[in-house]
Amino acid sequence: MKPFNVEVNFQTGDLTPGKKIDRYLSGVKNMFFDQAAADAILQREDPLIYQVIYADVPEAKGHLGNCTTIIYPGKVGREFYFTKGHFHEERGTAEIYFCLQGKGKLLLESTDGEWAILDMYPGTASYIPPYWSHRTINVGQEKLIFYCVFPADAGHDYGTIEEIGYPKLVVEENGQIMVVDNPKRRK
Ligand code: S6P
Ligand code: ZN
Repeated sequence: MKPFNVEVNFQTGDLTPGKKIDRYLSGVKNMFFDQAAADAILQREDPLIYQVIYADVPEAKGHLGNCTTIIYPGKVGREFYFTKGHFHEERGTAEIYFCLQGKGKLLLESTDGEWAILDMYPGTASYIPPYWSHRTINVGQEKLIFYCVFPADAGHDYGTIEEIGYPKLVVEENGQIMVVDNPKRRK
């Protein structure tokens, strides 16, 4: 394999050449707290919640996967749009998120059940240690755009988060961004 460049557009989040995955509400609906609010939106439209654009790197040991993520602004009920969230299949692998644009929160939970939340704004490089699951949330009015670097063979385990959820929700209350307990958390 030969060295290569990709080009990252800090304004749009485009990564070229890259492979794009679109996540619409219909595909991530069950992750949101307020299912009635999600259904009401889906009666009218199926909004694009986020996109991930991957550089073409082999998913093999020694390589570094990298991509951009673009989360659109919006809410389902009181809850801000977010990514599904995952543990890495290979639990002992870390990741870095470098924020390019917008205003976000990074919600993390370790396999020991400890949780943490970090602010994301242009210039923050968030370190996700091994054994911590991670979800990003757009709490601003514009797109939240960040660049990710991770061991290319890390893999995704979405099932655990789908099953138990996160201990916290990030919601808007009286115009304020609030981190509140998730009453639907299962554990
Ligand atoms: C991969 C990395 C990101 C996310 C992306 C979307 O390890 O953490 O590329 O895949 O931000 O989030 P999710 O939870 O839908 O994969
Ligand atoms: Zn990850």
